[in-house]
Amino acid sequence: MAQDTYSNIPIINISALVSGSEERHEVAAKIGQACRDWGFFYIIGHGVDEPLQRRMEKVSQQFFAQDLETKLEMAMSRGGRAWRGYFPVGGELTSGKPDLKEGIYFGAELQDDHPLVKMGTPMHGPNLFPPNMPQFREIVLDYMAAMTRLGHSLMAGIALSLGLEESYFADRYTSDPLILFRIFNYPAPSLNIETESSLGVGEHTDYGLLTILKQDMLGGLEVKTKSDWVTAPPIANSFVCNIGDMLDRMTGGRYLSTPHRVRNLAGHNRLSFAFFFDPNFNAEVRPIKIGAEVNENKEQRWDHASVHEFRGTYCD
Ligand SMILES: O=C(O)CCC(=O)C(=O)O
Repeated sequence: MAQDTYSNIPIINISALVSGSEERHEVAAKIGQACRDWGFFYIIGHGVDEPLQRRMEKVSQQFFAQDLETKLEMAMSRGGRAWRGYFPVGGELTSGKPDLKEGIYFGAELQDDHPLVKMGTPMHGPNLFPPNMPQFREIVLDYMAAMTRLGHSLMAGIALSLGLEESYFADRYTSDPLILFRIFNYPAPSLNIETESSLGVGEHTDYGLLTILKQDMLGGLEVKTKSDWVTAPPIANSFVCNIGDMLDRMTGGRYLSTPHRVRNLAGHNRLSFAFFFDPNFNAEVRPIKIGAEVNENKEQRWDHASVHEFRGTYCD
């Protein structure tokens, strides 16, 4: 069982970072400490519009409450190479096992005449929106715009925390970030909750730079520490941020891409909103020159892969 020691996951008020005031350097130092110790932290004082968040939750509940046939009208098979649309419960695997969740994938809204879409670039294209819910499109696009701004602010803070100039990532990697936004609905498991099939998402790390997660008030997110799994329960109007493999690689393992998973034990469906802020699709991901040796952790990783041996662009 996961321990309820969430209060140890740092909670950081980032308002100075968002406003750009002098105190942002203190915020950056706290972010750096959290990235080294946990790879996870909560943010408050982020300035993301609360009514927008509530609208996002409401339309998502309405969408998932529909029958399967209606939801499948925007199935991922219709999203083509853009990798967008709806997948049903069991339709996504983590480490080869089906997750107990359904969801919708979104990304930057690019029309068919965009050069990258014309070239058939994977993960680029128009989104699929529920045809019977006209308000969905605007809410999702506004939410992704707010998250993208927040992602830029957080990456500026992460740059400062590494002793780099504030625009380090923006100048090299995130002028045109690859953004992925996923809305997940985790049904309450009807099976024995201790079986593996009850996992909403199995143990994994995230690929990219930074994940910004909004979860509802039911809980279920668990984070793997060196000694145990701990819960990361909801804190009102916060987001949970975590470092992905690319930033772990760039920092030589100083900033941790920490394994996590989801178990919905609430007896009710759980919603979460995962926003992935990743490097420009064709950016070559290089280690940052910050002196110390690489902190290799592949023996402890869920997939025993070394993020540090990877060479190439983010899209690779
Ligand atoms: O739904 C959550 O709380 C976490 C989702 C997650 O871990 C992921 O999408 O990588």
